[in-house]
Amino acid sequence: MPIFPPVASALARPVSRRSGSETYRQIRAIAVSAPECLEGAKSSRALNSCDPVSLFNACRHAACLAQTEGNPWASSTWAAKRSDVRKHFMLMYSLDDIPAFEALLVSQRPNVVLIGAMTLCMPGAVECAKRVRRLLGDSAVIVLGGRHVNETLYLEDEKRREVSSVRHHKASPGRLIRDRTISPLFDIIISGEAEMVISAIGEGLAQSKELNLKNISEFLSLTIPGLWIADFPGMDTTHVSSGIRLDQNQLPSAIKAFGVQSSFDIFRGRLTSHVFSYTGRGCFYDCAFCSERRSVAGGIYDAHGAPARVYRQFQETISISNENPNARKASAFVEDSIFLNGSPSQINVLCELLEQKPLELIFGGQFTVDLVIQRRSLIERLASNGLRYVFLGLETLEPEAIGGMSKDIGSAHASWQKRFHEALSTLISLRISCGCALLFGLGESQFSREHLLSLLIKLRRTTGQPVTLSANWAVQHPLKNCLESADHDYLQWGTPEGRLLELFHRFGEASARYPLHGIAPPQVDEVTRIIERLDAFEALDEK
Ligand code: B12
Ligand code: SF4
Repeated sequence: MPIFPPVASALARPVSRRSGSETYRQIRAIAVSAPECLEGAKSSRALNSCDPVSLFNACRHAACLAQTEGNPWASSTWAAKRSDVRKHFMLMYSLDDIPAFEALLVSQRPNVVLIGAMTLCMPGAVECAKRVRRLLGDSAVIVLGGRHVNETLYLEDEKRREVSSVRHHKASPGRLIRDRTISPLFDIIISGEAEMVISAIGEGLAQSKELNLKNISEFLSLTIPGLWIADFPGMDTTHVSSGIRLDQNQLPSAIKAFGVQSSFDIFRGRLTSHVFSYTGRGCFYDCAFCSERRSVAGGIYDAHGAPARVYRQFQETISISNENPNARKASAFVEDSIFLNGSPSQINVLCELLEQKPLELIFGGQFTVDLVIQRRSLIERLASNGLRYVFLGLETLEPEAIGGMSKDIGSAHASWQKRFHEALSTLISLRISCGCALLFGLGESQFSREHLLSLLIKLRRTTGQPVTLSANWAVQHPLKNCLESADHDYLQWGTPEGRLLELFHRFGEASARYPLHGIAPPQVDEVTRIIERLDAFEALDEK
């Protein structure tokens, strides 16, 4: 029995074995992360990655099926070595990447195009789908998914997993198609955990005599594991999964499926993998402005197996790095919103695994300011097992001026600024490098932004830390039924062409058009002054 069974056999539904001239239709799939902005290229000084990891996560089950005999994916265009499978994937940044996308369409002539979209990428997803229709007509099924869909097509009550509980935000692509705001560009729209449902769409497409959506829709059993909703707007049909949980211990990691190719500067030339504990997409702190908040992205589950999954991905990273012709050393960044949920028991189990069988790997992960202070001994234990980098969401120096942040749990002891200093000193004493995420546009003044950056420059000059900054401007995400986003359909680019867009190439997420409700949009002179300070911060690196 294969470790990753095809969806149909996993559900004990017979897969018709065909022989002679009757064969599966070959699945010819490409997957693309839609561009987030109108034009230009990301600044090399912005914190970034060249891997579409979110898309890799969505496609990891299908990609591993392609390596396993006895299912339609095994004869798909993904049945190739990892580096070749990656050629069917694309991470787009702006519309400047459209010619490369069109070239991929022409060379692959896919019959299924998977488009992943975060909120600011929605106009880009529409542009990509238009190109598919123009070049391939209806011969390719277009499937849309990712964070934007998750936040706009949802259940009113997660426990009531039935069609009557489905809700569409104004920006739900399925709703926009039904009310004819956009043409029927997306055939299938998947909200939620897509790993098994993507494999099933491929299987349905391969096995149905005629390539039509009705056949694929009928093929999707509600017992396919994962918390998902599949919307077929052209047929006005929606399926809600029955809620069988994914078995994260059985699913392959994105690393196993797609290998490792990127390298974070912080790990000095080592290959760097993106590791997930796969305990859910939500963060238990639930900060109001954040898309990862648990009340929107979902809670934590299957925490029990998490340390072993992280350890296993560390091992996979090493063996894949060793396969590299230049035998590069290995590193990993654990992408959990909070490293193993900050849980002492989970972190201790990971440390035990690393102490029993040490690995030649260094790693980083995300913590909060208060967790670094409160869990000092755990961080110390992690440091002695390879933790070399901690990324902190600093956001602002004055949480009280922006109405508070749920993660700011130690305010009774000292100010946020003081606690940040304490956390940084802790990391410095443990020889762990620190990176900080900054988030402007939460309601703070320009003076406060510049003060924050001046302080970070001073710290960098005097202590050598933090080593890196990621600047972001808060975007009003749909966040399901959040009232503040209710009027946006997100069909316009986040930032129109012009000076602000040029400046934002240096940022992580930012937009002129979708500031938080009640907060003034960013101005060119404000952002210019921020960039000047980011330049000054980075100039210290060059000295
Ligand atoms: C790794 C990462 C990146 C990588 C890779 C992005 C990529 N396109 O693959 C990089 C650094 C390049 C990146 C860039 C951006 N990111 Co990013 N990123 C992440 C991060 C840390 C992990 C993503 C992940 O794999 N999660 C785990 C998987 C299991 O969950 P998932 O991503 O939701 O994917 C599941 C489903 O959504 C679905 N799904 C995903 N894609 C698809 C595609 C199809 C076709 C289908 C059917 C389903 C499907 O299936 C997956 C498996 O269940 C998340 C935060 C987080 N911890 O999740 C932010 C996050 C997703 N990013 C975010 C943002 C805003 C961006 C940017 C727009 C701006 C920026 N630079 O930060 C760009 C967009 C780039 C682009 N063109 O796509 C936001 C999204 C918020 C929102 N509502 O839009 C997040 C949530 C961070 C945050 N708190 O704001 N990102
Ligand atoms: S702690 Fe960070 S990831 Fe978690 S909800 Fe708050 S801002 Fe988001």
